[in-house]
Amino acid sequence: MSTDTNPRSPLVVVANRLPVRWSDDDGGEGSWIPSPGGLVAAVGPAISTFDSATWIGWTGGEDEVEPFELEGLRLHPVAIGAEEKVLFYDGMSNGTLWPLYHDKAVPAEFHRHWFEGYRRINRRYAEAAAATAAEGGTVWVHDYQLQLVPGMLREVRPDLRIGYFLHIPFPPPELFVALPWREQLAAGILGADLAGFQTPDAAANFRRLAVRLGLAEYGEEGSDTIIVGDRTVKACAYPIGIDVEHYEQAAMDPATTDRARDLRARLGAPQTVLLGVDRLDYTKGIDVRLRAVLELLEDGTLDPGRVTMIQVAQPSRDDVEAYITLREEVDRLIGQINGDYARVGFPVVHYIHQDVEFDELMAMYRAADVMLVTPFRDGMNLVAKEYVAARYDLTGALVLSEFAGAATELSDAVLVNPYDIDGMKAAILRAVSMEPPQARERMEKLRRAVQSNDASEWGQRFLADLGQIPI
Ligand code: ADQ
Repeated sequence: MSTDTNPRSPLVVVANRLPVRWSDDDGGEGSWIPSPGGLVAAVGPAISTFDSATWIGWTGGEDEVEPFELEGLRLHPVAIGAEEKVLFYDGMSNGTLWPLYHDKAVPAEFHRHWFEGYRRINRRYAEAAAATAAEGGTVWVHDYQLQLVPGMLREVRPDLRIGYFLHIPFPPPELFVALPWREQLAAGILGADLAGFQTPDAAANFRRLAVRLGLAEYGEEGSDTIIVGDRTVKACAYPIGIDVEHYEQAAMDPATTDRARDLRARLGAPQTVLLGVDRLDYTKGIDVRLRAVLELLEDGTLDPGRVTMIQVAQPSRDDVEAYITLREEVDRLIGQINGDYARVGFPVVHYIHQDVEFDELMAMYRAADVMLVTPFRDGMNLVAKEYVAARYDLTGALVLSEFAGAATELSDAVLVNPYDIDGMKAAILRAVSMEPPQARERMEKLRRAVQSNDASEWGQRFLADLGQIPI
């Protein structure tokens, strides 16, 4: 590929997916359109401080696509074949690393051919980054699918400043060391100059692991740096935020107020609306939350004539076995709740197993009195922050798992241990019956926490800190 069609950029972002999707909604030939999401919101404003930037990622399809430009951003697609996807994405990324890092009852599987596929695809991303980054440039690699990339990139481009950010939890070394490829996976991240994690605990786990594996030594006491040969690697927390203004303004839009009012009316004007919004993922604790609601109905503590729940579950990884099983369990629980407690025309749980439009999501956040965020383990959880941003009138209550990264900042939520079903029931009741002054006081504190960590500042802070590191 000539450098004319592939100019080098001072900033290269490497993520599993490109921030675009193919659309033929216009009935024409089709085109790439931006697909908004948390990562674009967080990285976008930081990108604009560089002369130019390239984003390397997978399109989601099998076809080779030439690099192209969209809204000033250079996009460099990585092609992944169907069989390669099974090894790299379904296998090693989502069958090994995802369950292991989330410390969840779905056992992580270890397969040599998955790891080989993972390594091959990581190499492909690293080569793309090596070919597109300008001399002395900055490369920012994202997430667990691309853990080997920083190390691979450093081998061929020691001139680069390399950052890595892990969006999901990083497990305690005691769990991580079960991985047959533990040295390689840890050394991959150590190829970065700055390794960012969602929480201080995750960063500490990583530093401890690197030392335990003999790949690094602790730096100065009390510092978050570790020494790797003649290099220093900083490993610390950068809790990700949301685009607060975007959510607040959408929430305050009179059209959202109308939609929320209409939504409550369509639900039969219940006294209390409970809401869950998640990817349909076994780490999110959707099943345990439904079980708690079912038991509260059985106990008679929740009145199905007064309480209604909306559960939105975005389809996700639906060709992976554990996700199919979860879907069946969620279907079954909702069927049981509605079978036992609904009246004709008034289901107790309204279940949406679909993507929902942003406007609709905002109306739900505005309509919900209680937001249930109960993951067994979550890197951060943006839904919790989005709900808080939407509650500009200081109403509403957030029930939040203490094992979500968000709990570090949002300690004024009603915190729950998702493994403790009685505790979860008590937390839901507490949130449902919270007096307005108390709800107000908590929401005020929650909002301050969300507002003080905006997505754009997050990206800028990470890149500014990376820029400060002497290389
Ligand atoms: P996720 O596991 O995807 O992210 P989360 O942080 O909650 O989890 O983000 C989900 C996003 O998808 C939210 O912005 C939410 O509004 C949106 N969403 C959910 N359901 C939807 C639906 N049905 N339709 C449309 N949009 C929907 C990973 C990590 C998290 C970490 C983020 C960011 O697992 O822990 O917070 O990355 O780093």
